[in-house]
Amino acid sequence: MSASDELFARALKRIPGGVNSPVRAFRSVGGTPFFTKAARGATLITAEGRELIDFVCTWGPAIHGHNHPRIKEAIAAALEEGTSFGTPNPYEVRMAELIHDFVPSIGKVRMCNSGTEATMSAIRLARGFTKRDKIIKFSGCYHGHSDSVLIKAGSGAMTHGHPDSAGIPEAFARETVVLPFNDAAAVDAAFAANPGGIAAVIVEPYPANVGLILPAPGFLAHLRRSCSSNGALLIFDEVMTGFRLAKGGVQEIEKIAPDLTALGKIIGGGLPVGAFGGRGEIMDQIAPLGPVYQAGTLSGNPLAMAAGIAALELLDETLPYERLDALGRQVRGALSGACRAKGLDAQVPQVGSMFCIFFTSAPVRDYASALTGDAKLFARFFHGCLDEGVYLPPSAYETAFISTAHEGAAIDRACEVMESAIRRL
Ligand code: KE4
Repeated sequence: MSASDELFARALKRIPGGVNSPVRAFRSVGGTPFFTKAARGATLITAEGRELIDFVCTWGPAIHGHNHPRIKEAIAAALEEGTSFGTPNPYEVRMAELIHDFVPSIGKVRMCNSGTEATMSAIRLARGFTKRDKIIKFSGCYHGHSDSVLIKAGSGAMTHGHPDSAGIPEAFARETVVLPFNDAAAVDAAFAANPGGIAAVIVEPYPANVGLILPAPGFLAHLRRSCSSNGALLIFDEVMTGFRLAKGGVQEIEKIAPDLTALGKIIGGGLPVGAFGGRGEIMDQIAPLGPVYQAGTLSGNPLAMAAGIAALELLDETLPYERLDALGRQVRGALSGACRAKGLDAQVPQVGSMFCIFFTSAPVRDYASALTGDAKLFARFFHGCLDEGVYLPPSAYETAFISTAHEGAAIDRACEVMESAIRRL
């Protein structure tokens, strides 16, 4: 029995599914998860001491690679002064100023402790600010696990959704309208069916929780116009894409300013973090200034702030985005070429340091077309790579991440392994 197997057997006794977040359980790719005892640069070191080239990057935060010296030093320096104060601290001010510098649409920001909290709070704020109840989200977009967003499309698609998890009352689900991504007509119909009733549209501008889907030209601009003309707020969930695809995230690339943005991952440098922000007139509705309550014991925690500040300052100094896109294109070329040589239908969407592979001939533009991907074939591809030391996200419906630490030997080796795994399918 391997060290990971022993740990997993113990974990199963005391932790549901043996994991503290479902996707880690390998249930959609089969097999049992390995346990990681250390991580550095582009690699994870498993409990058995195996080195894996990591394309999960702790689901996004590790854009500089794992355990980057600058981030380690920042945490160590903050740790000298204590772990948590429960009062305002200087790091929070610096973080808020940096977020505004990177993302000008965020005039004011509130820190929290996860992406879920960030989107949940942004939705509550939008409802409080507009005094409306309904929100629009899109199938396949994941915004964390708060009740308002764990909703799937309902039969009355233009009116309301149904719970996508046990434990969510139908009454909650009725306040969420779920539409197909990239469907501008459906957005128009939903606003028409709910005149004056939509508080916000929340969207991952580049959906990356159903694999990676890119918006059709003009779709995001259509959301911006629709929200403005209907008095609804546009919320960009950039928990994943923020600071990863550009300094200012997708909103910089697409030149679209949402009313609110949800953030997470990179701004914690690997420590628990979330944030939401936007125009001051909206954010000033948040307690203690306004009537929309939001709070958190560890929000703005000095260690997480110090780590996130180091991560953002390093991005500002190195501006690695062209390098990361080149690495992404290298992987896309390797995967596409290997599938073509094998005569295998595949879509390999990639933008910057994010990519995925769908084993399907159909172009993937929304949740329904993403599901045409062969998940069983992906599982074989996943294990073929893992057996050779390359760790991809353990699901056909996730997005892989590349860090600056992958540059050079790691990306070259990983491409060889992925090409070989495709050939062996
Ligand atoms: P957290 O609550 O997990 O910090 O963030 C939720 C969230 C919100 N918005 C977007 C766009 C996200 O991608 C996420 C979380 N991403 C997943 C990866 N698909 C986290 C991995 C996990 O759930 O273990």
